[in-house]
Amino acid sequence: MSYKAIIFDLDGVICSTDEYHYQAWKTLADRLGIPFDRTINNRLRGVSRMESLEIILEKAEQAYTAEEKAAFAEEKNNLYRELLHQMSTADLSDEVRDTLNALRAKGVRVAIGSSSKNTPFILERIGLGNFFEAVADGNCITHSKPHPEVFLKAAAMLGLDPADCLVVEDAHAGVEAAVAGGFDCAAMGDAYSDERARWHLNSFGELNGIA
Ligand code: B16
Ligand code: MG
Repeated sequence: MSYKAIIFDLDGVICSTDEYHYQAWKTLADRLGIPFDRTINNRLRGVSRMESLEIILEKAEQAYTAEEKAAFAEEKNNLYRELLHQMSTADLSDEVRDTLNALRAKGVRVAIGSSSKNTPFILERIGLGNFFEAVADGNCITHSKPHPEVFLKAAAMLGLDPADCLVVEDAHAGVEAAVAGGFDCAAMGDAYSDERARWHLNSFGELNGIA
């Protein structure tokens, strides 16, 4: 199968910021006395910050006002950004860097499709600030995954049809978004076994054999 472009999810695909999301939410949940573990965390993959907070608050024993929720989301984002500030080019693995370079050398166009509003900052930290031809992220969408908007935006920025693009995702919500948008999807990590995906990646490097 040959694809003209690959649209990559960011957190959990290009870099391990999914772990920082977990740590930041865990700190907030512990402070509020709300049970939170990695199983619940997996439901937050690919969904927006406020939707993530609502999932965490399902286990809360009290109701919170909209103002309190906004403050919690900001508190979590500040914790998360403290962790992001510690990132450097060393947080981009050799495997991801080499695979991205090999794909681009073969003429495959590369883009980002992430729900995160922190996408530009993260790409800068890991040395990929100018690498991708198109970046669609949480700053330019009104619906987060599983809605296909972010991937459709990335394809439109490239001037390509979804049928010409492969989406790479680690979240079930992301796989659902890709398929809803008419994209083939390669699933890895938490979404590895998702049956809606056309490809199942044990490692990022396997993309070399697909595209
Ligand atoms: P932010 P992705 C998503 O990024 C994360 O998976 C999800 O856990 C997070 O809530 C969302 O970004 C919003 O992130 O708070 O930084 O705007 O996986 O779509 O790259
Ligand atoms: Mg992800």
